[in-house]
Formats: sequence, C-alpha cells, structure tokens
Amino acid sequence: MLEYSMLYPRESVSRRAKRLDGIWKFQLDPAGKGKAAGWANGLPSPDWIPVPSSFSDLYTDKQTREYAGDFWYETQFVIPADWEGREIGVRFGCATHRASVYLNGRIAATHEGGFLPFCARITSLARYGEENRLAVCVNNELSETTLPCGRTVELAGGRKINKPYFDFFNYSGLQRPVYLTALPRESIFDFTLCPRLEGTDAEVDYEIVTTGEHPVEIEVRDASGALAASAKGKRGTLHIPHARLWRVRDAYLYQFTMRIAGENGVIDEYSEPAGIRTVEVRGEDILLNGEPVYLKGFGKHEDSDTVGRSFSPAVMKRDFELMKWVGANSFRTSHYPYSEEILQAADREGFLVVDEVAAVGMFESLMNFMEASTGKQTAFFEKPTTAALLENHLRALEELITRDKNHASVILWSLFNEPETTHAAAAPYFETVFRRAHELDAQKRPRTFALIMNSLPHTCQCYQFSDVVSLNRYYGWYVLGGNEIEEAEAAFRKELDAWKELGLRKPFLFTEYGTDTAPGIHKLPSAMWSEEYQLEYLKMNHRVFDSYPFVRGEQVWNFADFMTSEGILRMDGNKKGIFTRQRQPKAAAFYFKERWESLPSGFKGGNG
Ligand code: BDP
Repeated sequence: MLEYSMLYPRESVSRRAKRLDGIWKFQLDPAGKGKAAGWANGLPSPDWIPVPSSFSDLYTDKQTREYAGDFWYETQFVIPADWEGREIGVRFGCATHRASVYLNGRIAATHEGGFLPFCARITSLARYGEENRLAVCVNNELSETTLPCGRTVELAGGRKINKPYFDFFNYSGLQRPVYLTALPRESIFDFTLCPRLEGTDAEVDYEIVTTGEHPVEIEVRDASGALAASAKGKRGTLHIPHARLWRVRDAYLYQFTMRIAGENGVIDEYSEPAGIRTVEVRGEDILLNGEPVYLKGFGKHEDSDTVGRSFSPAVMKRDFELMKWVGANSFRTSHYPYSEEILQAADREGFLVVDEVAAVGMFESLMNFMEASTGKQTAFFEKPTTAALLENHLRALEELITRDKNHASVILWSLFNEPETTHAAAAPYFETVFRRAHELDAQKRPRTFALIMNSLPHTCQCYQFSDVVSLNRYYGWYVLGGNEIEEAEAAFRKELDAWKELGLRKPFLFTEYGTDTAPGIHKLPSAMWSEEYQLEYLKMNHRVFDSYPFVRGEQVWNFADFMTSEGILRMDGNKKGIFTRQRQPKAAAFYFKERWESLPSGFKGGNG
C-alpha cells in the first residue's frame, strides 16, 4: 500500500483543501548546488512563475526552454491556527519528473515519476497560525531506469540536455494543481468499488480503508439526491435496485459518501461521484455492461500553446466539445496518466478511456517511430538497469491503479507504449507488469499495450499477455507512403491476415495510425503532408479495419498537433492531428464526423 492517500482533495464537513496555485518563485539550478546551499530556506535570486504550468514555452531563450536538471519553486502560505491537531499535507497533482519537497527548510517528501499525484505530509513540520515556506526542487532528467525513458547528456561546456526516446516535448515542472489539505487524524485513506449486475439491479462490492478503528458507513445517492443504497462496515456489498447504468456517451453518476462515525458525530466524511458499469473482454468482444462496444476516438496528449503540458480547464473543455462534435466515444491517455480532472470529465461525459502508464521509450532510439519499421531491435529489457526500471514501472502502476480504479470511464489499462518486444528477455518483464496490474485492480479490467511496427505476429514475444491486442501502425506513412499506398494496403492486409492466422480470439484495437499533415496544404492529386493525403490514407486504413471483424476500435494518431523535440522529421512538432494545436479542424475532422456518426449502431456487434 502507498504511504499517502491518493484520494482527490475534496472538501467535506471534516476536510479542508485549499488551492495553492498562483504565482510562485522559480529558479533554475544548473550546477545542482541548491540542496547543499540551503535553497530550501529561500531562493537566492528567483524569477516568478505561474503554478501550474510547464516552464519551457514561457521563456524566450533556448537554454531555459530546453533546460535539463534541477529547478526550484517556492511559495509561502499561512496554515490556520485551528488546523493544529489535524493531518496536514501538500498535495501535488504531479511534479515532472521527480521532486523533493521542503517545508520551512526541512525535507518533507520525495517522489519519483512525473504524471501521478503525491502528498507531502507536513503535520510535524508545519507552523500553525503563521507563515510557512514551501520549497520544491524538481528535476526533469531522463534515464533508462525511470519513466518515461531517455538519456540526459552533458555537453562539453557542462550544459545538460535531454534526449527523449519518445516523440513529445519533455515539458516539465509543477504542471497540475497543488493543494494544502487538512484531514482529521483518523481518516478515510482509500476506497474501492467493484460493480456487478444482477438483472436490472447492481451489486457494488466495496472496501474502505481508514487510518483508525471507528466504524464506517457508506451511502449512495442518485442524481436527484435520493438514497439508493447504504451499508455499514469497511467492506461489504451495496445493493442498488433498478440501477441506472453508466453507458457510452450516456453517463449517469451516483454520489458515494463514506463516513467514519465517532462517539461525538462524524470523524471524517469523503464523497465521490462514480458510475456503475461492468467491463470485460469475451472472445473478440469488448463488453460494457455485457454489450459489445466499438471504440472510436483518439490517442491524445496533454499539450497546447504556451501552457505546454500544464492542466488547463479551458483546453480540457474544448477537447471534450470537439470529441463530442466529431462523434468519438473514447481516447487513450497516451503516453502518461492525465490530470485527474480529465478522467472526472470522461466519467461525466461517458467517454471510454484507455489509461496508460508513462512506460514509453522502452525502445532505445531517438526516432523509434521511424526506426521500428526498419526492423531495428534494441534488447531493451536485457540491460543491467532493467531491474531498477521494473521497480519504477511497478510503483507507477500501483499509483495509477490506486488513483484511477474507481473511474467508470477507465475500461482498459495500457501498460506500455511501443516497447521492444522481439527479444525473449522482454517476456518475463511483461509477465510481471501484466500480473501486477491484475493484482492491483479489484475490477480486473482488461490490460493491453501498444505494439510498435516491428512487433509482428512472428516477431513479438509479448502479445500473449494482452487481453486486447493494440497496434500502432503506419502503413502508408512511415512504410510505403504516398504513391505506394496500394502496396501499403497490401502489406497491411498481409500483416492482419497473419494475426488472423494465429487465431487469438481477442479483440484488436488500433491505438495509432495517422499521417503528418500541414493544415492548409492542398494538393490535387494528393501528396504526402497535404490534407488530401491524410484523407486518402485514413480511408485506406478504415477499409482495412472494416474488413477484419476482430478489429474493435480505432483511435487515430493524434487528436491534435502537438509539440515534440526539434528534428528533421518534425516541423514545429508532430502534425498528425485531426485538429490543429489551436483546436481547429483539418479536413479529416469532417470526414471522421461523417464516418463515426454513420457507423451503424450494431457495427461489429457493437452499440458504441
Ligand atoms: C509512435 C509513437 C508516438 C509518435 C507516433 C508518430 O507511439 O508517440 O508520436 O508514432 O510517429 O511511434 O507520430
């Protein structure tokens, strides 16, 4: 079990959660001397910065934008006097990629991994009724033992630069909201919901973990506030007669409220909205509430102009509006766990989420998107560093599943993106990660990973672990592009025929396919990079998908154009968006709208 609670910071009769977001102090620490020099007691010559934000695109000089190393944040706040006696914490939505947190000059917490929340418990370091100084040393270096993978190299002049093994800009910093929290000494630490359907009723098995021994009760209210079920005890089953289910694009949420009851009233109360649904894979079907669904949607990024990877409620809203407009029903959180607020929105909107851990770049290459199709192999899981990587991977998985396990929207865990799978040494690594996901998830959701172009039926040593086989394929772009598109189609069909031959009886999902497309470039006849070629390519891909009944979903790469490292294959970032980075449609968006809105409701047995 994790040493801090992953529950979302919500206020209640017994809980306080105060946003610390705003303008903080900020200073780069290229020599890495801040810790020894006591910067935790006050930054020597700080700039100012908004929190949350990604620092890179705020600055005009290249060295800051591309900065790799330690960098510091500082802020001050008063902890109310009457909070004394409670458990006080500073809860970070994320710190990319690792952080050391100090309160009043003393270390309060460290955390590894840049896309999941953690809480620095500061009860004993806090000064009550006074100002407190919070300092955070963040580090954004990449390595082969931490997630996501890459390298950090030192140039001759001593400057460090990052070399990501992944195709998105290494935005970093305090990119999500930060809260000051106060909880009662005895509190609700975690809870797990596991729904089953019995005819028109729902049975929801639950478990509540608290930090004490007082009795616990739970109640469920429907959207009108009426009591739908209640139970006593730390574990049990809630019986909800005639339950209204959570469905694709027709979400219904109940409010689950847990209480620790004391001799003198409520000790702690925590409430969370949650949907009731089941999910399972049976044969080639992905079943939601027992009915097959066909996934229509996107691989996405948390990425937009100026704010980089920082959580922006406005961008989130726009993205959901666009996804609804285009007729999508799903997305993958490529290539890292997204902000919790995005999953909460998916719950409300009825979107299906493929929830991905930040296990990307486990293929040693600065251009894996190119090199994978050349058949390059990198024996990534046979290194002296593999054991340390696995440990970090398992820890990130535990944090992810603990954070996201109660979201109805999360239907599939994605445990890697495009790892090396062609060496036998990958298999034990995969087996451990896949097994752990099942152990951690009470709902036993299906698991998958996105297969890179060289992970083929006859070369991949790991597809057998997946409950859903997810393919990232670029026939007609990285392979046989442009004027060779007929050859691309033939090669694509040949690969799918080979998968069919294996007779896996599992659903297949396309988690990536796409072409870089410069918005506004029109060509008759089409040429690669034009809006016309994007359409031609998509139509070819869909023709192929539609002729294989085991293909149960299409998530095009990417929802929107996004920023990457600079390089000869990227012009102001990756241009595979169906929307531009400013969230306006390319021609392909109108084509998707037509296709997705007109796929018959029983498409491939589905109702999505
Ligand atoms: C795949 C990666 C993705 C890239 C994409 C591309 O999974 O992150 O952005 O291809 O090349 O290699 O556009």
